[in-house]
Amino acid sequence: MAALLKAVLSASEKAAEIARLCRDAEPLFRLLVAEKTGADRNQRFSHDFKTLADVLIQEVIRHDLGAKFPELRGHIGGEESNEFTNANGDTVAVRVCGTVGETAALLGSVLHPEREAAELLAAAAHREVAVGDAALDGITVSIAPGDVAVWIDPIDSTNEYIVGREDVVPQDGIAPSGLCSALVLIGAYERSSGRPVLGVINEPFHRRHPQTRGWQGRYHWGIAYRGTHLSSLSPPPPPQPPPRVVLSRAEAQGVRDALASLSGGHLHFAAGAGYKMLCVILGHADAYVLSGGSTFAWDACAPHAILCALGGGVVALGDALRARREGDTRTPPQLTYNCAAEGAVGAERWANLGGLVAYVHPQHLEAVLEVLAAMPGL
Ligand code: 2IP
Ligand code: CA
Ligand code: CA
Repeated sequence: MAALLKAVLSASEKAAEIARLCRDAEPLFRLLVAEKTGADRNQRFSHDFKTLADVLIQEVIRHDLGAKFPELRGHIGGEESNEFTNANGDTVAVRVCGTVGETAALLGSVLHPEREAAELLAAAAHREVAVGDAALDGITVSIAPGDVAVWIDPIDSTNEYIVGREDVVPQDGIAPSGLCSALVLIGAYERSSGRPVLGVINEPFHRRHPQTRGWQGRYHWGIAYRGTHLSSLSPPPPPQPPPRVVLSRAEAQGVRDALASLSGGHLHFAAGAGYKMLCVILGHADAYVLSGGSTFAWDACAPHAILCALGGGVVALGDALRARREGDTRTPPQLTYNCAAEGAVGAERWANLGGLVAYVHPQHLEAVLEVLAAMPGL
């Protein structure tokens, strides 16, 4: 497992570097923030550059993990499809090729005439990124890569990534929006049970170096596998009522009102599904509640593994409320990651239908479910 963890951490660091490069290197940044609409957009390629950045990061992670663990090939899923249509109408499958020159040529065929941009991205995709983290050396838990599969969200909170605000002041440790909520999420789950077993959250834009002003990132990891619970983070302090809750700004008014009264005013709003789960992981909030199906397997898998490592978890809200209303007071089952929704197509196959609750302390989950179960219509 330590080998798999190291490989996932290295992949997340490389992903974070590409995410930073796209904002720092002028030829890439220009494309990233270009608002292309209608005919203008179609003249270039049928996706935005931001989607290309996402796809490339996903393919780099997929390539690097597959190269180290051949057993994982064919079992690494992600948010993005890697197919692009270029200006000539040709479909190009974006991937990391055998050499940097081949990757540059492939990216060039999508980005034409932006040759410099293609070369910068190809060089970053082929760079060796090693993680020198002494804390990993003592980890002995082992899991066969052939038993797990991976979900990648190459950049979560894409909107904040594009807008790139750096001046958002956190409130009680939670930034309501901004670049810091753009995260790389890589989670592994057990193929047979669908349970999350290993998660890495990388924050590419954690802070600016006080002297150089360059971006410094950081990462967090967790392992929850067959009774072993390990994390880069310390276990949380004992629970204090009432639970502090973090929500999406898109959350329904009724849910906001119910949770505002439960949390005694400790209600926060933040961007990014991954970032909100990170706020729970870091102890800035006790629960992230989402009543709709607007997150997907790749949003939740990595944070969920870390939450499990810390003694918490993520449950499906709709199912939990249904069970509760039928008199079932047991702790609801955790979200799983190996079954697509029947009858759904595209990304919706992997939507976390009916919403979710992410928590560290079961007591806080209980308090949230109790108040929401009393809400008619939810
Ligand atoms: C999004 C992103 C959004 C989130 C949405 C995710 O992923 O995290 O911010 O909405 O649920 O699917 P909200 O910010 O309202 O929680 P992506 O940025 O990868 O599309
Ligand atoms: Ca996402
Ligand atoms: Ca994304």
